[in-house]
Amino acid sequence: MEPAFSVLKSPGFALDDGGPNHYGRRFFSPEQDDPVDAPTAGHPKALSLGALVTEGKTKKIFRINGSDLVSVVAKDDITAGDGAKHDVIPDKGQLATATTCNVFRLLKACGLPVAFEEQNSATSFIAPPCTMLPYEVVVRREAHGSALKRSPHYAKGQLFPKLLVEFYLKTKDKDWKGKPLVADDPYMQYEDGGAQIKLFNPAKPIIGSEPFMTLSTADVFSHPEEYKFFPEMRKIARQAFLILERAWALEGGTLVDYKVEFGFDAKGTLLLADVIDNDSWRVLAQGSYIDKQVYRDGGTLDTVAAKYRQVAETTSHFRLPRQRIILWRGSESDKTDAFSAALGDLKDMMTVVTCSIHKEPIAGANILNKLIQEVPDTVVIAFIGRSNGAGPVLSAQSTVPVITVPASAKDFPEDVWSCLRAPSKVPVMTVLEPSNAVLATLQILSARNPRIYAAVRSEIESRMVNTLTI
Ligand code: OK8
Repeated sequence: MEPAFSVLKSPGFALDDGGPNHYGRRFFSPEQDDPVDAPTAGHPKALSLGALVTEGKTKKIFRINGSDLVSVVAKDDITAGDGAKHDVIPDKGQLATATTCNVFRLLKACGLPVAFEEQNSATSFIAPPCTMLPYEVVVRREAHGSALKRSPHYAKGQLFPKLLVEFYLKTKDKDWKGKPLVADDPYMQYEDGGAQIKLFNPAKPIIGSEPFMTLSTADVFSHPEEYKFFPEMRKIARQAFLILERAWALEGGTLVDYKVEFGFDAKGTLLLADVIDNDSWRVLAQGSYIDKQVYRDGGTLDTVAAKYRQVAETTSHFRLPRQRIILWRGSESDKTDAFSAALGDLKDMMTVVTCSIHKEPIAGANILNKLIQEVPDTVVIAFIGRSNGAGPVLSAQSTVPVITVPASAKDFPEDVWSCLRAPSKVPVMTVLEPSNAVLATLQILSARNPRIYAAVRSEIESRMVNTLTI
């Protein structure tokens, strides 16, 4: 039966001792190259900008003539405290655009719905036009900034093993549709499906305090079923945070919180929209902020510019690594379905090899060496029935981790011993359940892969509870 994952029918490479036809039937070699788009070198798209759609503190959005898309143009302005502090930093627009494009390319490569097409100039990128939702969605891994004001019992840097996701109502001039507010961007409490949105001063302790205003959802929602999108916004905001958390960690930084915004495209699809640049997050490097917090805290404009440059440069390294999971089976009777099911969306990473190491040890060694030469960052799962020589032999012959799953252990538990008590220099690992073998594989690969890290971590976080050290 045809496997469910993507396969290449013709052999991915020729082997020197049997020829492609002979080995071609034995394994499928899906092409899975680094899917992060290359930055648009030289930004060749000379576009004619049309009408100004909207202008904010740090960007302008223009229609693109002859197209359904818009151009998001970054300005050199930097603001804080809702405009109370304002400066202009030459090149800030360029650095902000570079950062947003680096971030959005990575998120898109990870399969997230992002309002981003491509960078079209040093200070702009092309995006689908979006009807924006009036929320700032903040995700926190640690307590910083306004979290410390609302929850003074948090120590600065308090770690949240389960990410906090918060909603703030986006407002201007302390006004919501004619209703005066005590502060802009109030903290929202909204129970999914409820009829009310409670607003709190974002800079005041929340425990024991009453909302300063309660709005009906009809006053806030512009989409008839807007409430249905809250779980989706939370999920996407968390997922994107996890991807960026790992991407930053691989570059030596710690993403501690960020703010994102959402919009609907012309078809009504919810997209992560606006920008994610160095104004959107707090990132620590060697214990110090390298983001807009430096500006909020009174850093000189030269220092702020240097941090923005550092962040634009660092985020240009954000990428997905080339990795592969080899599912090695001894016979076509060893069914791969449990493995592709456990991999879910990641099943395109799997290459299936069918080769009995007992019967064809030289051919097996050649296949293994060739595949690892192609993609060194590989984990092998050896799914072998009966006497399991393959797992230990593959493990002894390669530098990559090999996890063996004894295929027949249910009916013949004694088969387990053929891979469990391995000789010296045979570091094979044995896992009975295919789904756990897949998870162990993903854990290994997640260290270097933001997409896999996000997938593994988000499931763990659904079971996490935050406890506070007071
Ligand atoms: C925000 C996380 C941290 O205030 C301005 O002038 C800029 C304004 C804007 O127009 O985008 N920015 O309103 C903003 N609010 C929160 N955050 C923003 N960028 C980020 O969200 O990473 C902030 O950098 C939590 O922030 P906190 O702790 O202040 O609630």
